[in-house]
Amino acid sequence: MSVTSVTEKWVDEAAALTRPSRVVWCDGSKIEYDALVEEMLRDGTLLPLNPTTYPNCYLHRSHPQDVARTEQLTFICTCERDDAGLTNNWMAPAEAKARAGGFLRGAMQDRPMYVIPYLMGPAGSSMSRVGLMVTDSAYVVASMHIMTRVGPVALQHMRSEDDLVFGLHSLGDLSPDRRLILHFPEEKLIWSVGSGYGGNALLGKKCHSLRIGSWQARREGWLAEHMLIIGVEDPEGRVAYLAAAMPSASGKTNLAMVESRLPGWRVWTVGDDIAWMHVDASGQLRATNPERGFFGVAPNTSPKTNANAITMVRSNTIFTNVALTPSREPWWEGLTAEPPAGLMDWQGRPWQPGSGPAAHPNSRFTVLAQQCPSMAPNWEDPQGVPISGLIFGSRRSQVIPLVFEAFDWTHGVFLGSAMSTETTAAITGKVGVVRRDPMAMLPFCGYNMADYFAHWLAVGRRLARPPRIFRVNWFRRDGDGRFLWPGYSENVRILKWMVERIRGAARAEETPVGWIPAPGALDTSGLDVTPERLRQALHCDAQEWLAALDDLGEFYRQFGPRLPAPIAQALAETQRRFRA
Ligand code: GTP
Ligand code: SPV
Ligand code: MN
Repeated sequence: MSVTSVTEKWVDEAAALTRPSRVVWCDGSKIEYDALVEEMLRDGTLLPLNPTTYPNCYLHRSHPQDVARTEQLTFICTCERDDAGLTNNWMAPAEAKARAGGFLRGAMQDRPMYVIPYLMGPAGSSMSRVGLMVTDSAYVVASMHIMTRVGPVALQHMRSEDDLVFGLHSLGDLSPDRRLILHFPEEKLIWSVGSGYGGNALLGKKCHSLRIGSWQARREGWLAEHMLIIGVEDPEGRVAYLAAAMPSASGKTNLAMVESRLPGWRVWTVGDDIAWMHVDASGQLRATNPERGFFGVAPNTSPKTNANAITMVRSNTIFTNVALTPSREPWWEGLTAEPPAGLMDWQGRPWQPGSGPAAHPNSRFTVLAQQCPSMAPNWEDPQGVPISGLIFGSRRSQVIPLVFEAFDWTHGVFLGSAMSTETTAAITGKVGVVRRDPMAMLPFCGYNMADYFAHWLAVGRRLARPPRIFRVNWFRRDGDGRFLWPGYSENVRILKWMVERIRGAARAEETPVGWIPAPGALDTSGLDVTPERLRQALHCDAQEWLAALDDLGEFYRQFGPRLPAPIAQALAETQRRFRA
């Protein structure tokens, strides 16, 4: 059977189930994108923005009940429940298909079905992977054009006739009661029905590159991670590449595009959400960004917090669920100090101060990476970039210091596995609730989390020079609820310390949880933070930690004997150090 007949057979079956009015094969061309935009402007799916100040920019308003990923409706459907593990929702494959099949049967009646061949990763890279998704949403097609490499380039990268991931997506009726996001890693298959938003619908992103991707990565010996990738350039022009895992809406896009406050230092963007990392023949960890664009959080993006992002979204950008000014410009909380008069909110209603946020807290921009001024010139290098440091960051008002460094790879894997974070608007549900989110992969690991920890340990054993591992928390607060650390552009100071640690130059003090910057080791030149506040930000409190470690022990217990022994030992060792 030829490549085309495998894919055509699958597309025929998808069409037999969903009964579209016609089937449209996408080629990824600009003509195709422009035609989709025209059609969406006609039917109101897109609204034009100010053509002078925001050329080729559009606003999409999603269904008010479809504004973020819905984790409670997201399932890993493996034959064995244990293969999904207790941190994932699980459904038996047959039951999953029966339930979603009911929502999908005839779901595309009166609508075309678009067939999108897409490539995740740079063209010409052995790390890149192919997907084929079908959808009845023109907005999803246009978004896939920006976020992935659509067209013949995709199928050219298949290594065998079934070397691809299939994705079936339909808007359904957009009701959360008839919404399911299903992953069948054993069949390299995704079914998503009932949502048109973000990670639920742009199947190349979380469903393929992380959930199915992590499953494949474990079997094939690589890592698929919820990580940004950056190059940090020092005044001598040397670049060190780092990757950083942080939970949803917790600072990846911001850190990926940091504008340095330190003379001579500069940060280059390689990716802002997903890293695929392989061990090369010399034992070096190398990372590629599977995506082609950014689906970034709008609120709090401003010339002060992320000037690069503000520049890149001034043209050729699709905004979703932001507010609209009377001059048809997008607006969101934090963009300007004061909201402009006469705003329309994210649902198109006149907005009054005091009536809640004008932009949805999970409103987003979708834009090509090449529009970002800080994009690294080598961001699409087929070999990927060599990684010399990894960062685990989360959102914690208390307990977790601003920055510290793991003792070694195993200890770093322990610190990543121990991450907890306060929830954000990127997922439906309560915001600000502390939950476990190991390596920022709780919603994205497509298999048993205990096996995932073991896989990380196993990858470490194959590395000639394992990257240093760091833990950060930009979000620690003082007694009055104010952030102790200014964050954003100032985070380059933390990056500088990390790069100097990697090169053996920066001083650090040992604590029970790792190495913390020694007094004076962080470059604070020109920084408006008192030494006392910096001390508080870096402080490691034994009582707080011992309580947190007890809680971590509870979390680990659910994995039973499947939890790798080195992780359990690292926990016991940390408790012992605090008690000593
Ligand atoms: P996803 O795209 O959902 O995976 O998230 P992300 O990690 O890329 O999120 P992003 O960088 O867009 O984070 C957005 C949120 O984090 C906003 O509320 C920002 O204000 C906040 N944020 C980012 N960096 C900092 C920082 O250094 N300090 C503080 N206090 N907040 C930050
Ligand atoms: C996240 O939630 O981590 C995102 C946004 O990056 S979404 O693509 O909707 O998953
Ligand atoms: Mn993300």
